Amino acid sequence: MTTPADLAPVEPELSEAEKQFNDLIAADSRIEPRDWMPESYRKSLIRQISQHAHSEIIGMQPEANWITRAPSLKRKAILMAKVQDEAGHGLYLYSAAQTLGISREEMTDQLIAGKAKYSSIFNYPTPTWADMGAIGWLVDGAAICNQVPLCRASYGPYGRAMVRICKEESFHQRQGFEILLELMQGTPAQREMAQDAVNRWYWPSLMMFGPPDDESPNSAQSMAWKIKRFSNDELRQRFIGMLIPQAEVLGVTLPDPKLRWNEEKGAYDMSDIDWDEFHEVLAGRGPTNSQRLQRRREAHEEGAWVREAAAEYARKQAAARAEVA
Ligand code: FAQ
Repeated sequence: MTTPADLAPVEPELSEAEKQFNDLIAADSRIEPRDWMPESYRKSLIRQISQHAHSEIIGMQPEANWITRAPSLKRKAILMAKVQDEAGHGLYLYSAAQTLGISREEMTDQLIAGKAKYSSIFNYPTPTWADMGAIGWLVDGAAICNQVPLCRASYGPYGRAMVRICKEESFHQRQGFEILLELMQGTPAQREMAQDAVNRWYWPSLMMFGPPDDESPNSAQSMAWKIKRFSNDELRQRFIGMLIPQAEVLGVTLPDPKLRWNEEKGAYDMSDIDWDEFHEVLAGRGPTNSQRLQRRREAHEEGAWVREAAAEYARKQAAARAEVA
C-alpha cells in the first residue's frame, strides 16, 4: 500500500561539506577560502566582487578629470587622495575575488573587452566642479549605504575588505558634502552650479542600488547566503532617508516633487525611477560608456611596461632568494 510518506518528494542527502557550509551560514559565521562552498555561491561572489572592483577602477575616471582643474592646491590634494583611495579599493576587491579562483588577468580582460558589468553611475559626465561635490555626497553616500551591510557579508575576504573601504568612503562622502556646502554659501552662480549637479546625479545615484526588488534576479539567493543583508529597495529607501536632512542643511532641493514620507506605508513616496535609462546604461549606451572603456583600455596598454618591469623584478628577487636558500 502507498502511504503519504512514500509520495513526499525525496530530499537529496546533503554531504558533510554542504551541511557544514549551511551551518556556518545559519550561525552567521564566515566562509573562508579554504572552506568548501557550493559552486553557485563561488560564482555569485566572483560576479559581485569583480563588478564591484571594476566599478572602483572605472569610478576613478569621472573625478580624475578634475584633478588638474580643482580650484585650489588643497582641493587638488584632497581629490588626488580620493582617486587614489578608489584605486586601492579596486585592488582589495580584485584580491578578494582572486581567493575564489579567478585571476586578475581574467577579470581585467573581461572588463576591457566590454563583457563585464560595472556600476551604471560611472557612465555620466562631470562637466563642472560641483560634480565633485555631488559625486562625493550622493555617489559615495549611496556606496556607503549599500556597502556598510556588506562588511557582514558571509564571505570573509569580501567582508574584511569592505570594512576599510567603508571607512574611506565616509571620508569621501564628507568631502563631497563640504564642497557643496561651500558652493551653497557662495555666489548665486555657485549655488546654481551646485543645485544643477545635484539635479543631474540624484536619479542615477538611486539607480546604483540596482533594479526594483521584483526585478532583481540575484537578491533572494544572495540574501539567503547572507552576502546581501538588505534588498535593493530597502537600501534605496534608507539612502533617501539619509539625504533629506542633509539636503536641508545644504540648502539644496532633491529633484523629486513627489518625495514625502508616507506614514501608512512606512516608506517614502517618490516619482518613478526611469528604468529605461538604467537598462540603456547597462547595455553600454549611457552618456559616457564608450569613453570610459576606451580610456580603461588605453591605460591598460600604457601600463604594460610597468607590469613587465614588476614581473621581472619579482622574478629576480625570487631567483636571488632561491640562490641564498
Ligand atoms: N550598475 O539581481 P540584481 C562606488 C546588475 S562602488 C550596473 O539586483 P545584485 C565607490 C547586477 O550586477 C559602486 N549593474 O544584482 C566609488 C545584475 O547583473 P548580473 C559599485 C547593475 O548583484 C564612489 C543585474 O543588474 N558598488 O560607488 C546595477 O543582487 C565614487 C540584476 O541586479 C557595488 O558594486 C548598477 N547600478 O545587486 C568609486 C557594491 N545594479 O550580474 C568611485 C556591491 C544592478 O546578474 C567614486 N554590489 N546591476 O549580470 C552590490 O551590492 C550588488 O551587486 C548590487 C546589485 C546592489 C549593485
